[in-house]
Amino acid sequence: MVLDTLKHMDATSTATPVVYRDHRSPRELIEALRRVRRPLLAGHVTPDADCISSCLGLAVAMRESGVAPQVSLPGGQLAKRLEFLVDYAGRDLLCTAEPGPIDAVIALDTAGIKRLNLSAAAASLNEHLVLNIDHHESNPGFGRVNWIDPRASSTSEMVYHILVGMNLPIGPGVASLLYAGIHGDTAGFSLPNTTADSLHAAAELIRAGADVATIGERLCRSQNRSDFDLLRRVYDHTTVTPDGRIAYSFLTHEDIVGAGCHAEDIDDQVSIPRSLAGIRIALLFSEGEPGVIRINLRGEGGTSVLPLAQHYGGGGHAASAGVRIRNRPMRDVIDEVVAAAARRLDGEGRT
Ligand SMILES: [Mn+2]
Repeated sequence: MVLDTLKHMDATSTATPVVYRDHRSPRELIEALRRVRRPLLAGHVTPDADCISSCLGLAVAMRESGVAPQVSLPGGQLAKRLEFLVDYAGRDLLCTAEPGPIDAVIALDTAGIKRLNLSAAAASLNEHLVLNIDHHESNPGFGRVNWIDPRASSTSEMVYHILVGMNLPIGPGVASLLYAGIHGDTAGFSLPNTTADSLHAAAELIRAGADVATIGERLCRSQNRSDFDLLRRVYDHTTVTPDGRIAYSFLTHEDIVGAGCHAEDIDDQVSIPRSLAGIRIALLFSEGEPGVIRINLRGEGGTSVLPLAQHYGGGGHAASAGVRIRNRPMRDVIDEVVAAAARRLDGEGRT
């Protein structure tokens, strides 16, 4: 597997990989970031607001300090509702084909190396330093210097601390991006990952000029017709188990295409089954690409969905995780995973 060659790669040093799981930005990471000159920043496939914002926010701040960063977005595909974020950075930062010369890969918001949104050529560039910045609990630390902080609301919050640590100025564009990332991952400051620290970072970003009105409008009140049509189908397909503990919905490939949407438009539609009172687990099964069923899992009331996601080869956070399953009929996958979720809740009840 080509991507495995990225593991622990570092042409400039024989030092062993280090993984920091503290809540403070590690000095070694700050020093490494100060030395890179031509980094390729990469988030995860099907980027969400936190992913694209943490990449672009760090890239803009580094560019303003004289570095030449590129943000990897092979094919240039981004959910329609997130396109506006690129305007805060400039499209020229995006690397939609093969990257030019690079001296480091900076992975952001990406729980596992196989989820990195890199072109084939970039994935085989195994001569470079990998710096890994993420808040997913399940991240194994696949870089040379890894900062993994599951207590951070978002990778954008971590990037805010990195920029403070590097003494880089935060202008209104960077502030808007990082604020949007925190807003996105906390669902508008409504999820339990909304901490005093994340609100403090958001407050500082507003002071630095974050475009609060536009970001709230674009992330919360700017559904286009096709996204709205897709939501109708999510509502229509929502089922609740008789005990009321699990709510789930699905989108077939025909549903997605029929609404005028694409795989990258599947973002947080699981928030619809999740919005039902009293549920413990919400699931959305979607077939964005034919033959690939993506499952978004959410836990409520302290329920962790991470073990269930990991059982099926996925990862993420305790309350928010994801899985991809290939070449199996949608109906079978739904039946099996809903039953497995129910068994996990039963097991929790007994302990
Ligand atoms: Mn995130």
